[in-house]
Amino acid sequence: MAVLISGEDNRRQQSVKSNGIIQKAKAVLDANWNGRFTIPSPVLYPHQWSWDSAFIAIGNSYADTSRAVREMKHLFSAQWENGMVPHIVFNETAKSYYPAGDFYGVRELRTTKDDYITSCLIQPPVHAIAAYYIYKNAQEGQRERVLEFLRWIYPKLLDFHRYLTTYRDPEGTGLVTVFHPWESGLDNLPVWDEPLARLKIEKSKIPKFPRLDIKALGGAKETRERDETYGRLIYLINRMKELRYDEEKLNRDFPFKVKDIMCSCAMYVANKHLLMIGEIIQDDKNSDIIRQWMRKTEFNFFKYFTPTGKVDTLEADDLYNYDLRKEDWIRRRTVLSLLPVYSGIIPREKIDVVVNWINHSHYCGAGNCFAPVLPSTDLDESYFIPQNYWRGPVWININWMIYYGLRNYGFYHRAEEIRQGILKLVEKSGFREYFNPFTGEGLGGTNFGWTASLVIDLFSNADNDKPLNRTDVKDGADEYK
Ligand code: 9WN
Repeated sequence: MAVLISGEDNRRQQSVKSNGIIQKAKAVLDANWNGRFTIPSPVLYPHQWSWDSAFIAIGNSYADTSRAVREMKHLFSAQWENGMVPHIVFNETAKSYYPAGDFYGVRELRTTKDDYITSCLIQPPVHAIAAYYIYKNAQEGQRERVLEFLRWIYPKLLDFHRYLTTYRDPEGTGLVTVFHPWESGLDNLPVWDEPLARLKIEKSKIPKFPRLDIKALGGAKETRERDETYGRLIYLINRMKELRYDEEKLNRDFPFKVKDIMCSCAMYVANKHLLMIGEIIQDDKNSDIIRQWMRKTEFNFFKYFTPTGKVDTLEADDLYNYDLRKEDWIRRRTVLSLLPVYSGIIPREKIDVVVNWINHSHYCGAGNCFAPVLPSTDLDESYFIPQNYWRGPVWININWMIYYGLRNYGFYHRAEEIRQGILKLVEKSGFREYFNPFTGEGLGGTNFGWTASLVIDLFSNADNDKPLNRTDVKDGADEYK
């Protein structure tokens, strides 16, 4: 199939320029910037979130190097002494989000930097990717400043990855353990149902708290987690607190412990970028250790994430998170199983297995949805809910990762469908947090930072228009990789 950009795509390209979608996206980032960092959304999230900030810095890197640098510096200034980069850095004056900073009690329990109140969790480590973007897109006259920034953040990124490869991987697999669903960033993906349900909690220990999230969304409770699930999420943090956030104890005693595909893929891709950053700043002292981390991930990825333990027998979307407590795979069909396309770890001869699912009607690949972008959960499963958070809706960051993964393997045509599909969604519904895959209706927070930011990247990165203007390019063709 030749992948000449179609008439419709051409019109869309035009509309990116003519209706000023990039300008609108930039306006979202401007409005959410509070002078220190960018909040994910004015509706729901008044603090700094870790992976949101990395995605947001990617968008800002095109037009505002300085702001992108400040965003990352704020986050990494709150890094813990042990290298952990917290998933939230709290804005103490904001009261509209539960749980608030004091709930975590981090200052009393752990050695952190005094000026910051943070959570105790991680999020996927995509930050080295953002740092590289800031360098790649640096504006005229900003080069020295960016090199200085890279020299500042490189050891901090290394410390974070070292934290992940030790405290979050005492088994030495190169794969990241999460102690809480929020750590994966994919908060209520159906994969978490079983490990959460298995927690033995006395009724009196299930905390009661206000659902400020649902209040902020005008009561739209069908779009967020159920009270029962939320209670378990908060309960887990209480348990972590009881263990003083001590990773040794958590690894030994904590009831929720899962090797996570999202965090492991993010770390692998981030390690590739860390190597490039090391080259740019001419610091290769740690290159060997980074390569060693990557080799461990490559060696163990299929061992841990496929039930057969082997890549040669990889069938269908048989890539699942591994529950270390139950010692079993969490066999739920979600977009998590397709995400490894982003990592580049899947051998070329096996990539069709995953891409066939990306093209499948169960994942909106057959013209059966509002746009040909991937929903978070397989449409055909009983646990799919089109408007509920990570249980069905389309998320832009996940599609952005799959877009670049597909291009990396030479699947330009399908990747382009995703890029144009994202545009169709934001043209219809604006920069929302997530979208109903059938109707394209926008859901969750409005003016959502990473949706805006990643749209900026998709339509500003000149590489993304290549090699779509060539008639001889076939999807998956090796020679174009
Ligand atoms: C909990 C901020 C964050 C994202 C997560 C998304 C959601 C928080 C919540 O919002 O999580 O961290 O309250 O639901 O799931 O990926 O980083 O945008």
